[in-house]
Amino acid sequence: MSNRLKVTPNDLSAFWMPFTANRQFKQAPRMMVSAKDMHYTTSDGRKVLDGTAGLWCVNAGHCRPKITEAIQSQAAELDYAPAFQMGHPIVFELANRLVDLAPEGMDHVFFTNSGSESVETALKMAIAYHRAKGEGSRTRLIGRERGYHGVNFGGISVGGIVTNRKMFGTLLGGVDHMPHTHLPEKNSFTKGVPEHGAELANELERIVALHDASTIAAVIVEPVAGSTGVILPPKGYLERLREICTKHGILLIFDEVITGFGRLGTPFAADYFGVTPDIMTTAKGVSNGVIPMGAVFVKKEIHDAFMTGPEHMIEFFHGYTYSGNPIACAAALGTLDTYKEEGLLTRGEELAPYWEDALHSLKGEPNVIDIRNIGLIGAIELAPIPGSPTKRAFSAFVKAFERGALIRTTGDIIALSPPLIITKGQINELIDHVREVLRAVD
Ligand code: PXG
Repeated sequence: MSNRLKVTPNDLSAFWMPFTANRQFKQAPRMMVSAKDMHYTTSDGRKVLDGTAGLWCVNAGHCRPKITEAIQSQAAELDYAPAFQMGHPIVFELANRLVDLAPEGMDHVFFTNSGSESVETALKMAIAYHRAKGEGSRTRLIGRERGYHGVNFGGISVGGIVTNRKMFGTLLGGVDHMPHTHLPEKNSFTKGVPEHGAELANELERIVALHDASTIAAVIVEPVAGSTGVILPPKGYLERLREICTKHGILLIFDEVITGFGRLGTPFAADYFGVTPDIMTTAKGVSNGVIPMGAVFVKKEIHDAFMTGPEHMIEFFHGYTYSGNPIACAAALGTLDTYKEEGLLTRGEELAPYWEDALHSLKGEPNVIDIRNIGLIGAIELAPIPGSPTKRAFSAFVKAFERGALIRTTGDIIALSPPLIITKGQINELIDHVREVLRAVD
């Protein structure tokens, strides 16, 4: 590896970093220079255990040979082909491989470059689908409080994270929100899916009654909400949402950007819960986070509703320069091969009980007010420092990094989502780091 990468540049000012406390970071930068499997190496030569699969995306672990080789050889063979009105073989191969993996009936896939773009694509598809079927009055979109659907205007409009919305004006019109399902007084320290709260799905009936079903195009939810701090669906909740949507002809969109590709121990959350949406948005794990890519899965009926009119006409006026980019497709194929060879899309199921016990062993540590888990996702909620919300968790994040573990925090919640290749020994190591950090922070 080049030594050039081993040093910290002496001027950090030009790069405006995303979702980062820029001034704090630039005073004490945390730089990664290489990675392999479960670990990063920092610019000062320390190994850091990846407790978050990057940002919930490096599901197969870092610098996996099949993926690296696939990218290298594709870059030398076909670097780019126009995405509109032209094709190249591996984008079709990838689409076939993906629909084989997807829940029954989700027969078509549309490529994007990120989770945010997958969400915009899904929302536009939903509205256009109804119009194509002669129900052009169905334009409203229903999201949920505390939902995260990326950062573009559609996504923040249906999303429910206040900090991501409040600075950006009036957003999309015609959007309503269901209540979130976080009920700490009833469900704290539940192992797995919580017992209480399925009735919150009935709020959708109230919203339908208010606006009338004939004005509503789609409901979008994360089956397990990630970014907001890991909120699980209460038992029976997603089933009830499915029933209500079906009854009223409303499309159900599952945003599986973090739950897709093995995070819960099944290929998708739809499989885990046995509830099939009409549209499913994915990104991240589809290409192991290595090359940007997103994929939107749709049911056959939705795709087919667009396939009318003169055959020389474009059916859906939507797409990106990099939709199905050859190198991204190669990365995704290398990723799917790695998942298959190592059984990673179901490995979480075997590890989940061990993971659950390890996480819940943190009950009783200082300031821990709740622990939540599902598949290979964990959340440890901390009591905020009075008057300084988020500070305690952020200090825990910085201390964990210094000790040699990468964790993620959102608000006062520590979220863990390691690569699916993690060993039991590494689970112990990660949880021990968190335990020591909790004991050390104020
Ligand atoms: N939907 C969901 C459910 C997501 O979790 C997006 C859409 C947007 O994806 P892109 O690729 O546009 O970022 C996401 C992204 C975190 C964290 O630490 C979560 C995400 C991104 C970065 C950090 O919780 N989720």
